[in-house]
Amino acid sequence: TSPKIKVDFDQSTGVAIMQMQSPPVNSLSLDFLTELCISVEKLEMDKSCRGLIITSSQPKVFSAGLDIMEMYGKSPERCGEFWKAVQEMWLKIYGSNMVTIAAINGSSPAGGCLMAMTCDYRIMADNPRYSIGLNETQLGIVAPFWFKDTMTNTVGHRTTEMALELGLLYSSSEALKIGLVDQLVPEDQVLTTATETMTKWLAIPDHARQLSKSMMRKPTIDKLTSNREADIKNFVSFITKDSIQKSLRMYLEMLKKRRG
Ligand code: CO8
Repeated sequence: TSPKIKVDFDQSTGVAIMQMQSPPVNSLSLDFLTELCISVEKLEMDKSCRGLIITSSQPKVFSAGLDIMEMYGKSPERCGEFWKAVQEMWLKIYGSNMVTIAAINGSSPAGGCLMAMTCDYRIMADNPRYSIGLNETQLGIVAPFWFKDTMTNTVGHRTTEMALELGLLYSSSEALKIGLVDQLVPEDQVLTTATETMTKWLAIPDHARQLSKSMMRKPTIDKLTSNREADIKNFVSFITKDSIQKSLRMYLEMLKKRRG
């Protein structure tokens, strides 16, 4: 199988560009997440790599979020393995010592939004067709506490409360207004702007920036690291319920229908 993640590391700038290239929509499958985590870990361990830009090579989509097929009709063991990989992805990026910038060049629902929020800075293509948000409730499922915490840390309590209850997907301009993304630029400038922004972030001494990042994020990270097993159990027992499986099936059918 072809790689789902492409990494270009520029030794001279210390910046890696990671392209998600899993057609059609970069959905986060177990294979995808495993590959992504290995790539991030390699860069993390390379002391010459100081910055990471995450973007998509797929047109119109940054990431469609968790692969719904990984949560539908799968055994509890497999669901548990999958969820562990989702946790791992979040822990690796949210806690990264690198400067991380999401270059959001398309729609980014649910797990895609989580991945973007996990970065230090978000630049999105200025296109009203692209949406971003934690839309879990629209699927009849519930974003776990650490998705909620990440969003609260990004846009505040009240906005998160409403966003989660309604499963809101925001257009790019709405996302900018609530601070879910930091900047909008024309689509063809997303990556160049990310690169320019990275230069500014890298001008700050690493140790001071890293300690500041850790000071802001550590309590949120610790909450999951000390509860990983319980969180997996919780996910597995929730997702394997008949009623939840039924909701997922209906959502999948809606996705297919909408297409025709
Ligand atoms: N997983 C699996 N397959 C997907 C997904 C997905 N997340 N998203 C899209 N697909 C499939 C579609 O079904 C379609 O398949 P097919 O070609 O067989 O019909 C194909 O990908 C292409 O999709 P579209 O035709 O819809 O492509 P568009 O370019 O028109 O739209 C979008 C792209 C905007 C990404 C659109 O596909 C979309 O909205 N997808 C759904 C996204 C979504 O709702 N994701 C939520 C996943 S749940 C999650 O991430 C967090 C869960 C937290 C767990 C909590 C439980 C306790």
